[in-house]
Amino acid sequence: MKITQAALAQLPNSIIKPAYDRAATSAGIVHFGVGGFHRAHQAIYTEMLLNLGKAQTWRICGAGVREADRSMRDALAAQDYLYTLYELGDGENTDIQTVGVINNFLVVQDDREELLATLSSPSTRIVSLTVTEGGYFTDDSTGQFKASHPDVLHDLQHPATPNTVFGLMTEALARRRDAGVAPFTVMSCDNLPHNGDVVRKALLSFSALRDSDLHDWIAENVTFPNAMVDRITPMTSDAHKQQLLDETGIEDAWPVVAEPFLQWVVEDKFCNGRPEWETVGVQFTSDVTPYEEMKIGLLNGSHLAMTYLGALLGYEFAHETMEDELLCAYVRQYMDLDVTPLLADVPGIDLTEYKDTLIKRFSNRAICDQLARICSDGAAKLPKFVLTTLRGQIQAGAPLDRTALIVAAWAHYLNGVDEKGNHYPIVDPQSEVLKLAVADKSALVENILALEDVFGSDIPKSTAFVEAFTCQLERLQSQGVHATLKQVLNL
Ligand code: CS2
Repeated sequence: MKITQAALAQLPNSIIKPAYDRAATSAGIVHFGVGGFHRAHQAIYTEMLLNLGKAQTWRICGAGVREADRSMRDALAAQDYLYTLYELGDGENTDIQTVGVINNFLVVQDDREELLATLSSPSTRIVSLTVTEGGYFTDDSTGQFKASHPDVLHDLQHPATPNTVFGLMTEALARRRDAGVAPFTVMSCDNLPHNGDVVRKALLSFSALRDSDLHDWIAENVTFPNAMVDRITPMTSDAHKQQLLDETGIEDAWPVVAEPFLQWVVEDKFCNGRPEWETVGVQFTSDVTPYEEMKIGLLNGSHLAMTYLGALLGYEFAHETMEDELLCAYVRQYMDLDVTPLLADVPGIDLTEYKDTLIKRFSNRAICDQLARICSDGAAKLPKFVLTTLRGQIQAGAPLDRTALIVAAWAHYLNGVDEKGNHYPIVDPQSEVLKLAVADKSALVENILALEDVFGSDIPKSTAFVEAFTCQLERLQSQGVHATLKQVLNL
Protein backbone atom coordinates (compact mmCIF):
# COMPACT_ATOMS: atom_id res chain seq x y z
CA MET A 1 0.00 0.00 0.00
CA LYS A 2 1.41 3.40 -1.04
CA ILE A 3 1.42 5.82 1.85
CA THR A 4 -0.73 8.92 1.45
CA GLN A 5 -3.04 10.90 3.70
CA ALA A 6 -6.00 8.91 2.35
CA ALA A 7 -4.29 5.59 3.04
CA LEU A 8 -3.50 6.39 6.69
CA ALA A 9 -6.76 4.93 7.97
CA GLN A 10 -6.03 1.60 6.32
CA LEU A 11 -2.59 1.12 7.82
CA PRO A 12 -2.27 -1.87 10.15
CA ASN A 13 -2.72 -1.09 13.85
CA SER A 14 0.85 -2.06 14.59
CA ILE A 15 2.04 1.07 12.77
CA ILE A 16 2.16 4.31 14.77
CA LYS A 17 0.29 7.05 12.91
CA PRO A 18 -0.17 10.80 13.37
CA ALA A 19 -2.57 11.11 16.33
CA TYR A 20 -3.43 14.69 15.39
CA ASP A 21 -5.41 16.36 12.66
CA ARG A 22 -2.78 17.41 10.16
CA ALA A 23 -5.13 19.95 8.58
CA ALA A 24 -5.57 21.72 11.92
CA THR A 25 -1.86 22.30 12.45
CA SER A 26 0.68 24.61 10.81
CA ALA A 27 4.43 25.02 10.31
CA GLY A 28 6.71 27.11 12.52
CA ILE A 29 10.05 25.67 11.44
CA VAL A 30 11.80 25.78 8.08
CA HIS A 31 14.42 23.06 7.82
CA PHE A 32 17.26 23.08 5.28
CA GLY A 33 18.61 19.62 4.39
CA VAL A 34 15.79 17.12 4.75
CA GLY A 35 17.86 13.97 4.62
CA GLY A 36 17.59 10.79 6.63
CA PHE A 37 19.07 12.26 9.78
CA HIS A 38 16.63 15.16 10.09
CA ARG A 39 13.68 12.88 9.42
CA ALA A 40 14.86 10.43 12.10
CA HIS A 41 15.75 13.04 14.71
CA GLN A 42 14.39 16.61 15.02
CA ALA A 43 11.34 15.69 12.96
CA ILE A 44 10.60 12.71 15.24
CA TYR A 45 10.92 14.70 18.45
CA THR A 46 8.49 17.24 16.99
CA GLU A 47 6.13 14.50 15.78
CA MET A 48 6.13 13.01 19.30
CA LEU A 49 4.94 16.37 20.62
CA LEU A 50 2.26 16.65 17.96
CA ASN A 51 1.07 13.19 18.92
CA LEU A 52 0.68 14.50 22.48
CA GLY A 53 -1.53 17.31 21.19
CA LYS A 54 1.23 19.90 21.52
CA ALA A 55 3.35 21.87 19.04
CA GLN A 56 0.38 22.49 16.73
CA THR A 57 2.07 25.53 15.20
CA TRP A 58 5.50 23.92 14.95
CA ARG A 59 5.28 21.61 11.99
CA ILE A 60 8.18 21.63 9.55
CA CYS A 61 8.47 23.04 6.06
CA GLY A 62 11.33 21.26 4.28
CA ALA A 63 13.74 23.38 2.27
CA GLY A 64 16.48 22.49 -0.17
CA VAL A 65 19.23 24.26 -2.07
CA ARG A 66 20.86 21.32 -3.81
CA GLU A 67 19.85 19.45 -6.92
CA ALA A 68 19.57 16.27 -4.84
CA ASP A 69 16.88 17.89 -2.66
CA ARG A 70 14.51 17.81 -5.61
CA SER A 71 14.28 14.01 -5.50
CA MET A 72 13.43 14.04 -1.79
CA ARG A 73 10.84 16.77 -2.44
CA ASP A 74 9.29 14.75 -5.27
CA ALA A 75 9.19 11.57 -3.21
CA LEU A 76 7.58 13.28 -0.22
CA ALA A 77 5.19 15.47 -2.22
CA ALA A 78 3.76 12.35 -3.90
CA GLN A 79 3.02 10.97 -0.41
CA ASP A 80 1.37 14.12 1.00
CA TYR A 81 4.72 14.70 2.80
CA LEU A 82 4.21 11.54 4.87
CA TYR A 83 7.05 9.09 5.36
CA THR A 84 7.87 6.00 7.37
CA LEU A 85 10.37 5.81 10.19
CA TYR A 86 11.62 2.24 10.19
CA GLU A 87 13.44 1.55 13.44
CA LEU A 88 15.75 -1.43 13.45
CA GLY A 89 17.39 -2.66 16.64
CA ASP A 90 19.05 -5.95 17.47
CA GLY A 91 16.38 -7.86 19.36
CA GLU A 92 14.95 -4.62 20.79
CA ASN A 93 11.37 -3.51 20.57
CA THR A 94 11.31 -1.31 17.54
CA ASP A 95 8.64 0.94 16.11
CA ILE A 96 7.40 1.52 12.64
CA GLN A 97 5.84 4.92 12.40
CA THR A 98 4.15 7.01 9.74
CA VAL A 99 5.31 10.55 10.31
CA GLY A 100 3.19 13.58 9.46
CA VAL A 101 5.25 16.50 10.77
CA ILE A 102 6.40 17.81 7.38
CA ASN A 103 3.76 19.97 5.74
CA ASN A 104 5.49 21.30 2.65
CA PHE A 105 8.82 21.21 0.84
CA LEU A 106 10.34 24.07 -1.12
CA VAL A 107 13.52 23.95 -3.18
CA VAL A 108 15.22 27.15 -4.16
CA GLN A 109 15.61 26.21 -7.83
CA ASP A 110 11.84 25.92 -8.27
CA ASP A 111 10.26 27.97 -5.49
CA ARG A 112 12.67 30.74 -4.52
CA GLU A 113 10.05 33.42 -3.87
CA GLU A 114 7.76 31.11 -1.91
CA LEU A 115 10.71 29.95 0.16
CA LEU A 116 11.77 33.54 0.88
CA ALA A 117 8.17 34.44 1.75
CA THR A 118 7.95 31.48 4.14
CA LEU A 119 11.27 32.36 5.76
CA SER A 120 10.09 35.96 6.13
CA SER A 121 6.68 35.10 7.53
CA PRO A 122 6.04 35.78 11.24
CA SER A 123 4.81 32.18 11.54
CA THR A 124 8.35 30.89 10.89
CA ARG A 125 10.12 31.11 14.23
CA ILE A 126 12.96 28.64 13.88
CA VAL A 127 15.16 27.90 10.86
CA SER A 128 17.09 24.71 11.38
CA LEU A 129 19.81 23.10 9.31
CA THR A 130 21.42 19.76 8.56
CA VAL A 131 23.53 20.75 5.60
CA THR A 132 26.46 18.39 6.41
CA GLU A 133 29.83 19.10 7.96
CA GLY A 134 31.01 20.75 4.76
CA GLY A 135 27.94 22.97 4.23
CA TYR A 136 28.97 26.00 6.26
CA PHE A 137 31.50 27.58 3.83
CA THR A 138 34.00 27.44 6.67
CA ASP A 139 37.70 26.80 6.30
CA ASP A 140 38.43 24.08 8.85
CA SER A 141 42.00 25.10 9.41
CA THR A 142 41.29 28.75 10.19
CA GLY A 143 37.60 28.76 11.12
CA GLN A 144 37.14 31.60 8.60
CA PHE A 145 34.15 32.00 6.28
CA LYS A 146 34.96 31.21 2.66
CA ALA A 147 33.94 34.63 1.34
CA SER A 148 35.40 34.02 -2.11
CA HIS A 149 33.45 30.82 -2.77
CA PRO A 150 31.64 31.27 -6.12
CA ASP A 151 28.22 30.53 -4.55
CA VAL A 152 28.81 33.14 -1.86
CA LEU A 153 29.93 35.68 -4.46
CA HIS A 154 26.81 34.95 -6.51
CA ASP A 155 24.55 35.62 -3.54
CA LEU A 156 26.36 38.83 -2.63
CA GLN A 157 25.89 40.06 -6.19
CA HIS A 158 22.24 38.98 -6.30
CA PRO A 159 20.98 39.49 -2.73
CA ALA A 160 17.29 39.30 -3.67
CA THR A 161 17.64 36.04 -5.62
CA PRO A 162 20.04 33.99 -3.51
CA ASN A 163 20.88 30.31 -3.93
CA THR A 164 22.69 29.45 -0.70
CA VAL A 165 21.29 28.86 2.76
CA PHE A 166 23.16 31.93 4.00
CA GLY A 167 21.95 34.15 1.18
CA LEU A 168 18.36 33.00 1.77
CA MET A 169 18.45 33.47 5.54
CA THR A 170 20.06 36.90 5.20
CA GLU A 171 17.50 38.11 2.66
CA ALA A 172 14.66 36.81 4.81
CA LEU A 173 16.08 38.46 7.93
CA ALA A 174 16.42 41.75 6.00
CA ARG A 175 12.76 41.53 5.01
CA ARG A 176 11.74 40.73 8.58
CA ARG A 177 13.71 43.63 9.98
CA ASP A 178 12.24 46.03 7.41
CA ALA A 179 8.72 44.80 8.16
CA GLY A 180 9.19 44.98 11.93
CA VAL A 181 8.88 41.19 12.27
CA ALA A 182 10.88 39.46 15.00
CA PRO A 183 13.72 37.27 13.68
CA PHE A 184 13.88 33.48 13.82
CA THR A 185 16.31 31.33 15.79
CA VAL A 186 18.95 29.68 13.61
CA MET A 187 19.54 26.15 14.86
CA SER A 188 22.19 23.88 13.38
CA CYS A 189 21.67 20.16 13.90
CA ASP A 190 24.86 19.13 12.11
CA ASN A 191 27.61 17.15 13.76
CA LEU A 192 30.00 19.99 14.27
CA PRO A 193 31.73 21.02 17.44
CA HIS A 194 29.90 24.21 18.52
CA ASN A 195 27.53 23.99 15.57
CA GLY A 196 25.63 27.09 16.73
CA ASP A 197 28.82 29.15 16.83
CA VAL A 198 29.78 27.86 13.38
CA VAL A 199 26.46 28.81 11.77
CA ARG A 200 26.51 32.16 13.60
CA LYS A 201 29.96 32.97 12.28
CA ALA A 202 28.96 32.02 8.73
CA LEU A 203 25.73 34.03 8.77
CA LEU A 204 27.33 37.08 10.36
CA SER A 205 30.27 36.95 7.94
CA PHE A 206 27.91 36.74 4.99
CA SER A 207 25.61 39.50 6.22
CA ALA A 208 28.56 41.80 7.03
CA LEU A 209 29.66 41.52 3.41
CA ARG A 210 26.15 42.42 2.32
CA ASP A 211 25.14 45.22 4.70
CA SER A 212 26.77 46.24 7.96
CA ASP A 213 23.54 47.53 9.59
CA LEU A 214 21.84 44.26 8.82
CA HIS A 215 24.82 42.41 10.27
CA ASP A 216 24.49 44.40 13.51
CA TRP A 217 20.75 43.72 13.72
CA ILE A 218 21.30 39.99 13.25
CA ALA A 219 24.16 39.95 15.77
CA GLU A 220 21.94 41.60 18.35
CA ASN A 221 18.66 39.82 17.74
CA VAL A 222 19.18 36.33 16.34
CA THR A 223 20.20 33.41 18.56
CA PHE A 224 22.15 30.33 17.52
CA PRO A 225 21.87 27.52 20.07
CA ASN A 226 24.63 24.92 20.08
CA ALA A 227 23.38 21.34 20.02
CA MET A 228 24.60 17.80 20.36
CA VAL A 229 22.62 15.49 18.09
CA ASP A 230 22.72 11.73 17.91
CA ARG A 231 21.03 8.93 16.05
CA ILE A 232 22.68 6.47 13.68
CA THR A 233 20.76 6.73 10.44
CA PRO A 234 22.00 4.64 7.50
CA MET A 235 21.31 5.57 3.90
CA THR A 236 17.98 4.08 2.91
CA SER A 237 18.83 1.21 0.59
CA ASP A 238 16.58 -0.71 -1.80
CA ALA A 239 17.00 -3.66 0.57
CA HIS A 240 15.60 -1.55 3.43
CA LYS A 241 12.58 -0.53 1.31
CA GLN A 242 11.92 -4.11 0.29
CA GLN A 243 12.21 -5.30 3.90
CA LEU A 244 9.66 -2.67 4.97
CA LEU A 245 7.30 -3.72 2.19
CA ASP A 246 7.64 -7.42 3.06
CA GLU A 247 7.14 -6.80 6.76
CA THR A 248 4.28 -4.32 6.64
CA GLY A 249 2.92 -4.02 3.13
CA ILE A 250 3.95 -0.34 3.15
CA GLU A 251 5.31 1.02 -0.10
CA ASP A 252 7.24 4.16 0.71
CA ALA A 253 9.39 5.87 -1.94
CA TRP A 254 11.81 7.09 0.72
CA PRO A 255 11.40 5.70 4.21
CA VAL A 256 14.02 6.52 6.81
CA VAL A 257 15.82 3.77 8.67
CA ALA A 258 17.33 4.35 12.12
CA GLU A 259 18.54 2.69 15.27
CA PRO A 260 16.19 2.91 18.30
CA PHE A 261 18.60 5.18 20.24
CA LEU A 262 18.22 8.94 19.94
CA GLN A 263 19.59 11.88 21.87
CA TRP A 264 19.53 15.66 21.62
CA VAL A 265 21.09 18.14 24.00
CA VAL A 266 20.45 21.79 23.12
CA GLU A 267 21.27 25.17 24.58
CA ASP A 268 18.09 26.94 25.59
CA LYS A 269 18.67 30.08 23.50
CA PHE A 270 15.63 30.59 21.28
CA CYS A 271 14.87 34.22 20.39
CA ASN A 272 11.36 33.58 19.11
CA GLY A 273 9.96 30.64 21.09
CA ARG A 274 10.34 26.90 20.64
CA PRO A 275 8.35 23.67 20.94
CA GLU A 276 8.30 22.06 24.39
CA TRP A 277 10.80 19.45 23.24
CA GLU A 278 11.80 18.70 26.85
CA THR A 279 8.45 16.91 27.21
CA VAL A 280 9.67 14.24 24.79
CA GLY A 281 13.17 13.71 26.12
CA VAL A 282 15.26 16.57 24.74
CA GLN A 283 17.73 17.87 27.28
CA PHE A 284 18.12 21.65 27.54
CA THR A 285 21.30 23.01 29.04
CA SER A 286 23.22 26.26 29.29
CA ASP A 287 26.43 24.67 27.98
CA VAL A 288 26.42 21.84 25.51
CA THR A 289 30.24 21.68 25.15
CA PRO A 290 30.98 18.61 27.30
CA TYR A 291 28.17 16.64 25.62
CA GLU A 292 29.23 17.46 22.08
CA GLU A 293 32.91 16.82 22.78
CA MET A 294 31.99 13.45 24.22
CA LYS A 295 29.69 12.51 21.37
CA ILE A 296 31.80 13.76 18.48
CA GLY A 297 35.08 12.49 19.95
CA LEU A 298 33.79 9.07 20.97
CA LEU A 299 31.05 8.26 18.47
CA ASN A 300 32.03 10.06 15.30
CA GLY A 301 35.76 9.64 16.00
CA SER A 302 35.30 5.89 16.49
CA HIS A 303 33.25 5.71 13.33
CA LEU A 304 36.24 7.03 11.41
CA ALA A 305 38.55 4.69 13.33
CA MET A 306 36.53 1.68 12.17
CA THR A 307 35.41 2.78 8.74
CA TYR A 308 38.58 3.22 6.65
CA LEU A 309 40.24 0.12 8.11
CA GLY A 310 36.97 -1.79 7.71
CA ALA A 311 36.60 -0.68 4.09
CA LEU A 312 40.22 -1.71 3.40
CA LEU A 313 39.39 -5.15 4.79
CA GLY A 314 36.49 -5.36 2.36
CA TYR A 315 33.69 -5.02 4.92
CA GLU A 316 30.45 -3.35 3.89
CA PHE A 317 28.67 -2.61 7.19
CA ALA A 318 29.60 -1.11 10.57
CA HIS A 319 28.59 -4.22 12.52
CA GLU A 320 31.11 -6.32 10.58
CA THR A 321 33.94 -4.17 11.97
CA MET A 322 32.72 -4.92 15.50
CA GLU A 323 32.71 -8.63 14.71
CA ASP A 324 36.38 -8.35 13.78
CA GLU A 325 38.10 -8.81 17.15
CA LEU A 326 41.20 -6.81 16.32
CA LEU A 327 39.29 -3.90 14.87
CA CYS A 328 36.81 -3.85 17.74
CA ALA A 329 39.63 -3.91 20.31
CA TYR A 330 41.37 -1.07 18.50
CA VAL A 331 38.23 1.09 18.45
CA ARG A 332 37.73 0.52 22.18
CA GLN A 333 41.35 1.38 22.93
CA TYR A 334 41.08 4.52 20.86
CA MET A 335 38.04 5.56 22.90
CA ASP A 336 39.57 4.66 26.26
CA LEU A 337 43.19 5.69 25.83
CA ASP A 338 43.05 8.53 23.31
CA VAL A 339 39.70 10.32 23.47
CA THR A 340 38.60 9.81 27.08
CA PRO A 341 41.63 11.41 28.80
CA LEU A 342 40.88 14.65 26.94
CA LEU A 343 37.20 14.82 27.91
CA ALA A 344 35.80 16.95 30.70
CA ASP A 345 33.28 15.51 33.15
CA VAL A 346 29.93 15.22 31.45
CA PRO A 347 27.06 15.98 33.84
CA GLY A 348 24.88 12.92 34.42
CA ILE A 349 26.88 10.59 32.16
CA ASP A 350 29.01 7.61 33.13
CA LEU A 351 31.57 7.47 30.32
CA THR A 352 32.29 3.76 30.66
CA GLU A 353 28.62 2.99 30.25
CA TYR A 354 28.39 5.46 27.38
CA LYS A 355 31.24 3.67 25.57
CA ASP A 356 29.74 0.24 26.23
CA THR A 357 26.51 1.49 24.68
CA LEU A 358 28.42 2.79 21.67
CA ILE A 359 29.98 -0.60 21.01
CA LYS A 360 26.52 -2.12 21.27
CA ARG A 361 25.08 0.46 18.90
CA PHE A 362 27.90 -0.05 16.40
CA SER A 363 27.29 -3.81 16.58
CA ASN A 364 23.61 -3.48 15.58
CA ARG A 365 23.24 -5.98 12.72
CA ALA A 366 19.68 -5.08 11.94
CA ILE A 367 20.23 -1.58 10.55
CA CYS A 368 23.04 -2.48 8.17
CA ASP A 369 24.75 0.90 8.49
CA GLN A 370 26.96 1.29 5.44
CA LEU A 371 30.69 1.93 5.83
CA ALA A 372 30.44 3.74 2.49
CA ARG A 373 28.22 6.31 4.23
CA ILE A 374 30.63 6.76 7.11
CA CYS A 375 33.66 6.89 4.79
CA SER A 376 32.15 9.69 2.69
CA ASP A 377 33.31 13.30 3.01
CA GLY A 378 36.40 12.32 4.98
CA ALA A 379 38.20 15.59 4.25
CA ALA A 380 35.47 17.51 6.09
CA LYS A 381 34.88 14.91 8.82
CA LEU A 382 38.46 14.21 9.89
CA PRO A 383 39.22 17.71 11.20
CA LYS A 384 36.04 17.75 13.30
CA PHE A 385 35.86 14.16 14.47
CA VAL A 386 39.52 13.17 14.95
CA LEU A 387 41.99 16.01 14.54
CA THR A 388 40.66 17.87 17.59
CA THR A 389 41.60 14.79 19.61
CA LEU A 390 44.95 14.63 17.83
CA ARG A 391 45.71 18.29 18.61
CA GLY A 392 44.91 17.69 22.28
CA GLN A 393 47.22 14.69 22.30
CA ILE A 394 50.06 16.53 20.59
CA GLN A 395 49.76 19.25 23.20
CA ALA A 396 49.71 16.74 26.03
CA GLY A 397 52.68 14.80 24.62
CA ALA A 398 50.56 11.63 24.51
CA PRO A 399 51.39 8.59 22.32
CA LEU A 400 49.97 9.18 18.84
CA ASP A 401 50.08 5.78 17.16
CA ARG A 402 46.37 4.85 17.39
CA THR A 403 45.14 8.27 16.26
CA ALA A 404 47.77 8.43 13.53
CA LEU A 405 46.46 5.09 12.27
CA ILE A 406 43.03 6.66 11.60
CA VAL A 407 44.64 9.30 9.40
CA ALA A 408 46.90 6.73 7.74
CA ALA A 409 43.92 4.45 7.07
CA TRP A 410 42.10 7.36 5.41
CA ALA A 411 45.12 8.16 3.25
CA HIS A 412 45.51 4.51 2.25
CA TYR A 413 41.78 4.19 1.60
CA LEU A 414 42.00 7.08 -0.88
CA ASN A 415 43.78 4.73 -3.31
CA GLY A 416 40.33 3.32 -4.03
CA VAL A 417 41.08 -0.40 -3.71
CA ASP A 418 40.64 -2.77 -0.77
CA GLU A 419 42.81 -5.69 0.35
CA LYS A 420 40.75 -8.10 -1.73
CA GLY A 421 41.47 -6.08 -4.86
CA ASN A 422 37.97 -4.60 -5.12
CA HIS A 423 37.68 -1.02 -6.31
CA TYR A 424 35.32 1.51 -4.68
CA PRO A 425 34.55 5.16 -5.38
CA ILE A 426 35.88 7.99 -3.20
CA VAL A 427 32.82 10.01 -2.25
CA ASP A 428 34.04 13.42 -1.25
CA PRO A 429 33.53 16.89 -2.75
CA GLN A 430 37.33 17.09 -2.77
CA SER A 431 37.86 13.63 -4.31
CA GLU A 432 39.96 14.84 -7.27
CA VAL A 433 42.40 16.73 -5.06
CA LEU A 434 42.56 13.77 -2.67
CA LYS A 435 43.23 11.21 -5.38
CA LEU A 436 45.98 13.42 -6.72
CA ALA A 437 47.53 13.68 -3.27
CA VAL A 438 47.92 9.91 -3.01
CA ALA A 439 48.85 9.28 -6.65
CA ASP A 440 52.60 9.62 -6.15
CA LYS A 441 53.57 7.02 -3.54
CA SER A 442 57.00 8.54 -2.94
CA ALA A 443 55.54 11.93 -1.93
CA LEU A 444 52.33 10.68 -0.33
CA VAL A 445 53.06 11.74 3.25
CA GLU A 446 54.05 15.27 2.21
CA ASN A 447 51.16 15.63 -0.24
CA ILE A 448 48.52 14.45 2.21
CA LEU A 449 49.76 16.60 5.06
CA ALA A 450 49.94 19.57 2.69
CA LEU A 451 46.12 19.57 2.52
CA GLU A 452 45.91 22.67 4.63
CA ASP A 453 42.15 22.86 4.99
CA VAL A 454 42.28 19.39 6.55
CA PHE A 455 45.43 19.52 8.67
CA GLY A 456 46.00 23.25 9.10
CA SER A 457 49.58 24.41 9.33
CA ASP A 458 50.17 23.12 12.88
CA ILE A 459 49.72 19.34 12.54
CA PRO A 460 52.40 18.86 9.84
CA LYS A 461 54.81 20.67 12.16
CA SER A 462 54.50 17.98 14.81
CA THR A 463 57.44 15.64 14.19
CA ALA A 464 55.93 13.12 16.59
CA PHE A 465 52.78 12.99 14.48
CA VAL A 466 54.55 12.90 11.12
CA GLU A 467 56.66 9.99 12.37
CA ALA A 468 53.66 8.09 13.75
CA PHE A 469 51.63 8.71 10.60
CA THR A 470 54.46 7.61 8.30
CA CYS A 471 55.03 4.47 10.35
CA GLN A 472 51.33 3.46 10.35
CA LEU A 473 50.98 4.18 6.65
CA GLU A 474 54.05 2.12 5.76
CA ARG A 475 52.73 -0.79 7.80
CA LEU A 476 49.33 -0.60 6.12
CA GLN A 477 50.97 -0.50 2.71
CA SER A 478 53.42 -3.32 3.30
CA GLN A 479 51.72 -5.58 5.87
CA GLY A 480 48.00 -4.85 5.61
CA VAL A 481 45.33 -3.94 8.15
CA HIS A 482 45.37 -6.92 10.51
CA ALA A 483 49.16 -6.99 10.94
CA THR A 484 49.13 -3.22 11.57
CA LEU A 485 46.37 -3.59 14.15
CA LYS A 486 48.25 -6.33 15.98
CA GLN A 487 51.24 -4.03 16.35
CA VAL A 488 49.23 -1.03 17.48
CA LEU A 489 47.49 -3.27 20.02
CA ASN A 490 50.85 -4.67 21.17
CA LEU A 491 49.76 -8.22 20.46
C1 CS2 B 1 28.68 9.29 11.13
C2 CS2 B 1 27.46 10.03 11.64
O1 CS2 B 1 28.59 10.38 9.04
C3 CS2 B 1 29.30 9.89 9.90
O2 CS2 B 1 30.50 9.85 9.77
O3 CS2 B 1 29.64 9.22 12.15
O4 CS2 B 1 26.54 10.25 10.64
C4 CS2 B 1 26.81 9.30 12.81
O5 CS2 B 1 26.16 8.13 12.39
C5 CS2 B 1 25.84 10.19 13.53
O6 CS2 B 1 26.52 11.35 13.95
C6 CS2 B 1 25.22 9.48 14.73
O7 CS2 B 1 24.60 10.42 15.53
